[in-house]
Amino acid sequence: MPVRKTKNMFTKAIVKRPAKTFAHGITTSSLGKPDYTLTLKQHDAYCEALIKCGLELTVLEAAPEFPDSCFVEDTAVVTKEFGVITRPGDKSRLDETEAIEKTLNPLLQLHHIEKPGTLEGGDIMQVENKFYIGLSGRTNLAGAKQLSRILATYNFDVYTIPVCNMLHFKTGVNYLGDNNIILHQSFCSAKDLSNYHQIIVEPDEEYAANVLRINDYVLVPAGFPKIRAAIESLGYQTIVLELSEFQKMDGGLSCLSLRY
Ligand code: CIR
Repeated sequence: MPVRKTKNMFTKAIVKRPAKTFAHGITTSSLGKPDYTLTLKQHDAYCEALIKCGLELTVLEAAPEFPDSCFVEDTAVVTKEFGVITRPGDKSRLDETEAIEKTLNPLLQLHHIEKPGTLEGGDIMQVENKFYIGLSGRTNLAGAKQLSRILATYNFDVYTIPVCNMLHFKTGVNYLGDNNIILHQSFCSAKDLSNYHQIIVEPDEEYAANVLRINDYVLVPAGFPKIRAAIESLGYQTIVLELSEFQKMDGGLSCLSLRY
């Protein structure tokens, strides 16, 4: 099978360095406390992978007052044309958006999710001219409606989809391209995605559902050989990254950057 190439190239990404307080962030995992030195090393490798994918990086300084702030994806929804500053659903993360707004303001036309709406970027998945908005513990109906209205003005088709038993929509579902979607075996709204070719992630590899397609590569977390093999068998080139320290804080590949 020929190697898969993309026409919709991302050219830029924003990342934020993990703060010394990283281990004080929110987590449901029982994998233990992250090691800060290893966290930084894994973050460096992630940044190098984005560069290998062809992205120009903006690297924001660490913000110790926000332990979860390296998970920048949750603070905005971005396209090449515009950005939407979100309103995170967990109070401790609400003010993380200020730094992102400052960064995006000179670059993109910006919109905002307003109270009582809550919405986190981890719940938003773009598939070409469609956007899926996951309704989760972090993204409420008011937030979803506000984002739908904004996206409709740019002529995107928008679908709202319930998320159960996981943090964010993209914890369990990600689009690879070419009509291929990767999802948890137990994803409660799988039937709403039946128009895609579904690559099912088995329970022992669930963390690996959060893969990230960037241009001609798919980033895959280390330690999940079945899902990596399934992705490669479809003709994708993979880059495997160690993410153990981010997994301890419920974060994955997509959470660590905003791509546009
Ligand atoms: C949180 O619970 O908000 C962070 N510890 C993890 C956020 C992960 N973000 C994402 O999946 N987009």
